[in-house]
Amino acid sequence: MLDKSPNPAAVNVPNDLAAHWMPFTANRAFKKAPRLLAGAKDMYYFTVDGRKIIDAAAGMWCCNAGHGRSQIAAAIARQAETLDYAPPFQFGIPQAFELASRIADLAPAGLDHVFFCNSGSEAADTALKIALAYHQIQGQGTRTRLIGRERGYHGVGFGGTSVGGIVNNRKMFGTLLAGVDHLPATYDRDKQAFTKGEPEYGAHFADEMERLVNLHGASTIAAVIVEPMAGSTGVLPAPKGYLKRLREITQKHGILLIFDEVITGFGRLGFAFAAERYGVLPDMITFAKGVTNGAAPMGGVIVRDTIHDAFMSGPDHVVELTHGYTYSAHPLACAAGLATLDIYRDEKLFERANKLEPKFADAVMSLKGEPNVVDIRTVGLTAGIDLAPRPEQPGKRGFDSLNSAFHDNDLMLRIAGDTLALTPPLIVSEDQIGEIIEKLAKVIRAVA
Ligand code: PXG
Repeated sequence: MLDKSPNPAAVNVPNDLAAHWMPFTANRAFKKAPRLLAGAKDMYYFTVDGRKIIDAAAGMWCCNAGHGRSQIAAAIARQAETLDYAPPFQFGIPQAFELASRIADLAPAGLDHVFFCNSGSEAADTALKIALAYHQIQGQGTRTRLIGRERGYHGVGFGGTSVGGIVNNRKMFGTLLAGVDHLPATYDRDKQAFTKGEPEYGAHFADEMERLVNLHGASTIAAVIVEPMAGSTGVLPAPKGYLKRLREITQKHGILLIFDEVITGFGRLGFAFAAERYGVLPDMITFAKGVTNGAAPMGGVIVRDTIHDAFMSGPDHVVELTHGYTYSAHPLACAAGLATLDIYRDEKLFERANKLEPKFADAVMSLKGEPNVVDIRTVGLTAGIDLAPRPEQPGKRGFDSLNSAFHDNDLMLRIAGDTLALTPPLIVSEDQIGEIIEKLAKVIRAVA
């Protein structure tokens, strides 16, 4: 059962929006026509002017259990009263160990150790650093190259930006890390358009890893990082067999495979982790977002026991991995995480997502034929809808869609250029899927 809905509190609207330099936002456009939120409950946001907006984005791929879950709020409040902060270096709190065990239990067997941080960006950088350090302590210090993928997103740290493959996120920031290379993206519209789930075409894109090995030499490559479903770039599900093939190639050459599951973790693809959906065991999984249902910042890396154990040598009093954050395993985030995992378990939300997937896919595919819709991709409870760009104005039709959705159609969605992304909370009902699609059709017509 969902919690009872309180009325959102009245909110003071600021009269000066200048001081807050907003992240990944068109600041000047926003400040001319702000999209200000005041409250949220279950599947809906409430705007400062009291409108109720259906959330087709789970906030920003975070709130898988829906909004305003009182269990999570109570756990955070209790924790803040009892133990507000504890140093995570050389000290610990029981909740951190419990949460790590529960996350490891959800992960595929063999991925048994969890390193906590505060975001997906930190998780990506942490995983890359663990990969480099692991090879060094194994006596393979020549393995320093990191491989990402074109169109990949791994956050905004220097490591994540370097292995990331979205040009606009890279081009302003200089030369980034040295020794990074990229696999090609797995998308070919001619061969894959309007596919539900994993496209039949494209496993061979993984063979490009062999080419990189031939180019650089396996002994120079530390790790490959990919999203099992590329989210930020506009929802690109992995082609059938692609991830298995990537695993075979990396394993053959002693290269670590990292799945960035910041989006796909915690039920988005109908399983605790996408690694389970695809039957592929990576060496590390990064997570964030859904681990606390978005209610407190937290990220982390789940690490194979063989990798973790390799660090556990040398004198007992010496720090094994010189890495960590002041807020690693923060008490409030741990409390939020434990309460969140209870909800996922008790409401069987991952299974729910799995069962809903075909209905969701059918509903989204019904938008085929609406003006300018050139492709639709679905996987789990996520969809990407590509609109043809306006002539000479890439991204404008997408941006207009965001505004039409929010201001005129009481709908929140995500945009990536001219791609509209749907990724609703996993509590979404069939009726609410209908409501989302109906509103989206109006948006797409409005921006035609
Ligand atoms: N890895 C992946 C796969 C992500 O999707 C990050 C790392 C970085 O996480 P943090 O917590 O540092 O932001 C992400 C973040 C979007 C969108 O609309 C997606 C993300 C962030 C913002 C917007 O697609 N994903």
